[in-house]
Amino acid sequence: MSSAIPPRAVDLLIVGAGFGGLCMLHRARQRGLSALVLESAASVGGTWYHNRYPGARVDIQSMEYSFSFSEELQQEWRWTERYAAQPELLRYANHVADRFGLRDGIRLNARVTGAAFDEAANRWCVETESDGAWSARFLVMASGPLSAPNVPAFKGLESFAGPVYHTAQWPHEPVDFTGLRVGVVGTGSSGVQAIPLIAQQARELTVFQRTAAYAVPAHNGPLDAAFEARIKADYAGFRERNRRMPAGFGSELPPNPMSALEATPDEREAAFEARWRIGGFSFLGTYRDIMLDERANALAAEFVRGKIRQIVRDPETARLLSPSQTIGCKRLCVDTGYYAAYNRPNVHLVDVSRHPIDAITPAGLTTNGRSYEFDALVLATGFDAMTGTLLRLDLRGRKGLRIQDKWRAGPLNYLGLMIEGFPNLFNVAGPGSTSAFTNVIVSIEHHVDWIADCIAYLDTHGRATIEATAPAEAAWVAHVTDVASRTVYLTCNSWYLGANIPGKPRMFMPLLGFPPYADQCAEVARHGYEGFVLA
Ligand code: N01
Repeated sequence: MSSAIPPRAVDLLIVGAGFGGLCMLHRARQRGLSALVLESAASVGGTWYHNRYPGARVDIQSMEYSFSFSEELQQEWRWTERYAAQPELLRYANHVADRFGLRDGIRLNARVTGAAFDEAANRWCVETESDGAWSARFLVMASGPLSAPNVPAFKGLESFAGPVYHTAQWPHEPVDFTGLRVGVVGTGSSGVQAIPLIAQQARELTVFQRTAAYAVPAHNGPLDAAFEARIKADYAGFRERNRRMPAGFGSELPPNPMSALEATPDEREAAFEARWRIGGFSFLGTYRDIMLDERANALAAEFVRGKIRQIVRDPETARLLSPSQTIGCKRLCVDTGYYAAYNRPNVHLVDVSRHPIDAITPAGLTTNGRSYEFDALVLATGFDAMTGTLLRLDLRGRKGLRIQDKWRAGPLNYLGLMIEGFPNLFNVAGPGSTSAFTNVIVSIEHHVDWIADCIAYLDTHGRATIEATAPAEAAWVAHVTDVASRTVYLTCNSWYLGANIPGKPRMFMPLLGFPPYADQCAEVARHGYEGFVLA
């Protein structure tokens, strides 16, 4: 790599100023390290900076989806809604940056294009698009598991006459669909949130659905003041109880320890109904085996299909909206008025499951021999999840090893934190970790602490580098798949498996179960970083 500007040096370079990068910068400074964040965007916030589509909001409750590292922060911040919307989450990220004086450690508009490990100096040399080069002992990739947008290679996409919006690259100025015909491709979490709101504005909305989505109601509303006061009276205890939950959240309503198969049909109906009324992810905890046993899963799935038939008046539309895959296998959607939106006379559903979209045309698109016309196109087509951000970089480890070659068969890693051949490079919330299966902020804080402790260990033991070993990596990847194989998660084509991106190697990437994962990471550290080479 070459650069006109000589590299500027710090202890720790962090890529990304989302929640992961902000947290890492704060922790690094507390530990006395010189650290710098390189952020491609014009401000902080990561996911919540970019995903500004109508209806964007978190689907973990606000009181949980926030940092726990500062008692003052968690006491003083007031959420307005049960599930915070994107503008409020972005305000929170900005508040954190200001409150902890982080802004002078963040270079904005500094897109990282690549990084190379200099074996002679044991340092990473990081290149940016327009901010020169930087050098650091440690490189922390906090670039997010869901931040490389997936734009399908539709034939003719560039020929479309109107605007094309991707939900993850939404414009900063308001987009007004009033009076327009709009086409939406994609019915995952982003599409499910955006469709009801676009439907209220657009003259006509046509949704192109490849896989029907299971969505449970959010029942969002103003944050209950009594609930807030109760949590704040012992916020630390609440955080601790959540950290002991499999997904790092939901301790207020833990999974029912009963099997769905042991309940009578009436008991099941009542139990599903009760959780449906509460809303959110807790629905999958109606019984302990919904995500473990396909028969139990089928009962929960049929309950949701029954709801779809009740909500959607046109039976054919209800049939098309009814998913057939295991529920929760693709990430469950949490909605506000999604299915009901299809009762509006201006909303139309087109099934593209058997006949894919052939081409985008100047006036719309064609599929199955028919043309559909619209003035604006929304791509709610998701992300090249977990690996996309790293694979889009020119990232080179020892002996010039390219990440694209290292990960040719899938994202090899150890503990979801490090990669053999890439010493001193840490991945926050990446493949092989619990990130996508948890309240990601719990996973981020865990990773940030582990990384900070690891660096302190190297320094006190006079070691310059830490690197995962190949056998540890192979065993870890097998472990992640083994854990998933004891569940229903391998029964569908999800982004967890890389199956949403044509040609992407199939490897189950996220790890289930936060508490055992946190224990394993701690155990490895306690034993002098077993499975790593320290030099
Ligand atoms: O992306 P997705 P997303 N032709 O991949 C379809 C998080 N998130 O942005 O299922 C036609 O889920 C694709 O079809 P299929 C959350 O973790 C959280 O919605 O592949 N259709 C699917 O319907 C979530 O899981 C929140 O058959 C095509 C859709 O596009 C993750 O981000 C909100 C297609 C993509 O769905 C991703 O969600 C939003 C093609 N060629 C996101 N290619 C909250 O916290 C893709 N599709 C609430």
